[in-house]
Amino acid sequence: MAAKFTPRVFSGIQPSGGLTLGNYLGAIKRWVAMQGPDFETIYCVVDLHAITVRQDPDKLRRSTHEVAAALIASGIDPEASVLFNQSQVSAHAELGWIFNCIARIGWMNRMTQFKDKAGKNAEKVSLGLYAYPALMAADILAYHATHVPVGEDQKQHVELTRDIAQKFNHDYGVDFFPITEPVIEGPATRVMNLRDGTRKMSKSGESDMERINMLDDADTIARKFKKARTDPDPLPGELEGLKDRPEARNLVDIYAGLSDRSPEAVIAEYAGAGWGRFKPALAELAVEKLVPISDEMRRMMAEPDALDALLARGAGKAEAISRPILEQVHDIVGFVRSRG
Ligand code: AQP
Repeated sequence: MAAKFTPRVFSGIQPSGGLTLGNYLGAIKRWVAMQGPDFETIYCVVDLHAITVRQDPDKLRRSTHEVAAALIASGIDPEASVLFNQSQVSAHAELGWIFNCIARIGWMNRMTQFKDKAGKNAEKVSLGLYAYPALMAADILAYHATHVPVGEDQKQHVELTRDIAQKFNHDYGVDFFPITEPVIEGPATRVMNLRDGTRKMSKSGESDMERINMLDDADTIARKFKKARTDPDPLPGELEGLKDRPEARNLVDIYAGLSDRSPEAVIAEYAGAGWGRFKPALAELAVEKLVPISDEMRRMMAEPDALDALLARGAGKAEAISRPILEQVHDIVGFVRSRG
């Protein structure tokens, strides 16, 4: 990475439904860990992304507050980090359009998340869903972000961001955008569905039993882990023994993510244990970690005006960083800045 770029983290979460344990372990926990002296940290509730599929306006507002509350309750400090919602900073949409004109159709056609989300209905989904990764590139590059902490499912989109930055720099003969690094770390970079260990845990999955929501209460968390699909075998002595047991591996990874330990350490502790012992231990750990966060989330969500004030301050800070970058893009591209 060229030294001219300030070490800066950007990442976002869609307010497209209730947050899950996947969002928490794959993203939020990592975001909290990256706060500190090494990076400027910018975190965004990406509401423009959420409307790539139909959203009820009231639910969208509630989910936006839920995500903001979850981030703060999990340890994002709105004074130390920039925290805001995407629609309030117009640089995202403006740069997104410019990147629509840089990204190639062939690149977009390779995006597996679009294929997964569109399914057999590709003709009927929105143009926005198709263009989503170019907007994500704009989210990141409008801040010259050098690092993007994400779950495994977003890796391809960060790679596309790098391609867009490279093509822009090359086409215009500049060294303007950084080539951003994805940061995919921790034992739970891809938390799987509790009913099918080959599918990702997702906010918008069909059944509530397949995910742990950050707002689930203690009884619900315990019930969902109890009913989580597993196989009849006990836990093996080594991780290698979970190679063809995706559901079992997922629960071990979740335990590791929640307890800040490696999956190897978890297996070593529970070698030979049956599900009757492991599942209640996992549920207890999840309740211990999540319930204090959800209590705080509920308290904050009951005061949406206070959340809005925090988000507004964050949007002001985000605007101050992204506006000058966008103005330079206008100059590079050849837009006449008739208003200065
Ligand atoms: N299951 C997961 N395991 C690990 N990380 C995950 N993330 C999402 N699901 C998992 C990470 O959370 C961040 C925010 O994701 P998002 O909400 O913007 O979009 P998504 O990846 O499409 O998440 P969902 O839950 O699947 O949302 P819907 O159902 O609305 O599409 C990202 O860093 C993502 O990697």
